Amino acid sequence: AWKKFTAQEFSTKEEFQAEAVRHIETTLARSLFNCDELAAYSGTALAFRDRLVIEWNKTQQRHTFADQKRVYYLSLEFLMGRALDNAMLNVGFKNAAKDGLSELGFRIEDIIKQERDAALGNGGLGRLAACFLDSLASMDFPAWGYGLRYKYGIFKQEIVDGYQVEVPDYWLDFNPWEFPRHDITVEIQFYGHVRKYQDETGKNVAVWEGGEIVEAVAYDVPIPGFKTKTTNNLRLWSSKAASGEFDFQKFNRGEYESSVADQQRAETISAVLYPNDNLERGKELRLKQQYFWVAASLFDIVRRFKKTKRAWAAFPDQVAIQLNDTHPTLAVVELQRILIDQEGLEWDEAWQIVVKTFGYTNHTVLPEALEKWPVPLFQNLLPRHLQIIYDINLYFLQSVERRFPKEREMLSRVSIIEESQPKMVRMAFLAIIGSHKVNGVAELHSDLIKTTIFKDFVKIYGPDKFTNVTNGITPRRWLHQANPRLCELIASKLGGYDFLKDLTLLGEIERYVDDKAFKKEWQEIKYANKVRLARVIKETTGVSVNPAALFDIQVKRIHEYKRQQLNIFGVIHRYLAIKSMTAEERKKLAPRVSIFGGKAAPGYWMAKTVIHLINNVGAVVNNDKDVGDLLKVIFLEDYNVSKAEIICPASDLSEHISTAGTEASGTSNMKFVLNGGLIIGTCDGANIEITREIGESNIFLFGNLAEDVEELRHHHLYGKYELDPDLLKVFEAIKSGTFGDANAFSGLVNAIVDHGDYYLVSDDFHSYIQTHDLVDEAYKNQDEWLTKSIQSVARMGFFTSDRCIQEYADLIWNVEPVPPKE
Ligand code: 26W
Repeated sequence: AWKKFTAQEFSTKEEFQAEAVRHIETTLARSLFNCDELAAYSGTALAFRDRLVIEWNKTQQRHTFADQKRVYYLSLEFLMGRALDNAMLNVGFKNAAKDGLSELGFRIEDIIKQERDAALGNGGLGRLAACFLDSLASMDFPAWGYGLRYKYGIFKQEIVDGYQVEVPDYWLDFNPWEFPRHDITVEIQFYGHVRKYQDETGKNVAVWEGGEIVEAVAYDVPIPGFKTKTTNNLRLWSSKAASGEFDFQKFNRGEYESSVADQQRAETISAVLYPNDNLERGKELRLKQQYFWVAASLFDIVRRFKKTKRAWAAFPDQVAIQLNDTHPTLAVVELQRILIDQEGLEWDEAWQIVVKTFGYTNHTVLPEALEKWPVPLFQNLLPRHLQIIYDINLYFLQSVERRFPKEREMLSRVSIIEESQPKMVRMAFLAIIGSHKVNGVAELHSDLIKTTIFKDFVKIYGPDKFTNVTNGITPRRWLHQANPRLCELIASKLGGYDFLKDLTLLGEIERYVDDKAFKKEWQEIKYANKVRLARVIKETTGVSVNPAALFDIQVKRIHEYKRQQLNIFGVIHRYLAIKSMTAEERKKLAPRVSIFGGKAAPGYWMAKTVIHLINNVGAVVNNDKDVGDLLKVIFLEDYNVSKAEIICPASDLSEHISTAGTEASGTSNMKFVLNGGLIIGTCDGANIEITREIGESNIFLFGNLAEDVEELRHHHLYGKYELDPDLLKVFEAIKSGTFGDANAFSGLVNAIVDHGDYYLVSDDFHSYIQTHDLVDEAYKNQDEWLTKSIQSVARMGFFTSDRCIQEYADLIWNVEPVPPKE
């Protein structure tokens, strides 16, 4: 009999030290005498990992035994950030580690910083997936994430002479949080052809033959819940050459090099995360990534279901699969293929199962982000899937034709195949047709998809198929971990940390808005967080900023629709105003620090130009003696999750200023408000619901409304209109070379002056400037500002990702938690 394995549990600092030292000496084979910070990090991580693993195994056994419906969250991106602090706070015993490390001569904050971010995502969509995993585990849902194990995550951004330079992010050197499962592999087929015939019974059979095989290997990452023993699994697939006859023979024939080349080609599939955010560029390798990941995941899910020995009709009672945007839409086709080609089900029976299984979340309405794949490319790479798509489309169009016989034009509008040259497969339409629910990520966005891009489908399916689940964020990472002092202050008033699992409890702190001591502490914590950020700014840019100044922050991917150009034009306007002021006037002005951060997609020239302009403006403004502390302009390089944890708690004001109707939700807006910052923003995405929750007097809204955008754009192109005079003065300054060679920025200016100002920068400029003046006035009254800050935090309960997960569970998945017994 096996002796039952028990983990080396620890609760005291001595016990922690014993575990960490054991790992440093044996697992890492390092001597304690040359233990540096990286070794101390590794030992600490491995000590906590041991504890996670035990609960992880137990959770998986419990979930298997409970035999209940599971959720599978399919996402091409999981932007996890660092894991150690999260593990310590969730498992508990962070203090034991802190004291233990301190005795060994280390500060725990320095040790935490040794870990590299797991940056397997671009932005909002990937970070949302990470927050959802945290909530699913914390709420005891039996859930798995499925993704790709990229060898290179999102590139690292360096700023050289004001320009963005991309550096590859090879992050896997030492990753204690992943467990390779060399025994869990799936063979994935590409290319080849389809042979169709009738079998003895007269049944039509399709066989997908030939082509090439690549192997998918599972790597598992434990996802601990907060204040629960539930530890879920994130399974990431890595590609490698299949170890079959083929390369073996080549090898024997002495074709060593070509056998290695095959291997490299296979490994390319999971090599790199595509760095585009909200931009689709039909590359074959991307479709290969999608199918590779989807096919491996579905094989795994089906294999697990088959072990329960149930009839196929029970599949949707055991399995809910959520499609994080259209990237995993091939899963719809793959499941239909498995059911009809491999399991022998009839088409209709299979299709019913498919539709009941899937839900689809849409994250963008930008036309350039909607996935479409050329039919010829599809035909070559996935010939059988293309046939199935054609059949899905045929049956769908037939049913539409029957129900709407008088609306023949609708057929080409809703067809999965776009009749262009070449023809294209519209993935969003396939996702809608293959799912039982479709949701947007904020109320405005969910309304917009119903009235614009998916309008016809609302008519076809009725409004009930379409729903809204407003995004949320995990308060564990974005309050507990990022802002421990604020969290502690709140806990001291609420009598504990229960609010981290029921964020609506935050409402209780509103009773302290007039409590002088509370307010003072609130203010001190914000100041300390600003000092912490000021230190990072000094270290990375060399610029000293005054922590008493108003910190005005915009951090997110650089994109024209997010309008960092509006922000920097506003900054230039402020600079020009300061230059023309008398000394007396300057004294009345509230000092500001304008902070920017975010990556531009490597091929997005306009976004890169915006970064360049921000840096050039900073170089001028930050060295202008007339300006001094009144204005500083900072571009923080390489914005990522761990930087966000420092930045979000340090804002007085953050900017969420997208053209109305373009930002599906936004989630950093929630992070900033939860940390006591106020927002300047447009009536877009979740800003609208944030306003509803915290009150209109606690947010600085400006700009045109979504309903007016279309008409304004039309007017720009076909009417007579004049640009905002203050904006023209900003352009004059740029053109006169105030911020370096004007030619470098002509594209940015011309987009507004000559090319129709698609994002309505000029239309919103005046109200943006005016609203910033209101911010200045409001900031002068610190007592009222603090009231706004406290009230806002108190009213943010709605935006926990726990609430989102509950809504998905009730509205879309129909799953129940499986809590640990005890
Ligand atoms: C195929 C290229 C591509 C890559 C990523 C197209 C689209 C995407 C994502 C859907 C873009 C994205 O991250 N969207 C963001 O999703 C967040 C989470 O719902 C929202 O908060 C953001 O508003 C939305 O821009």
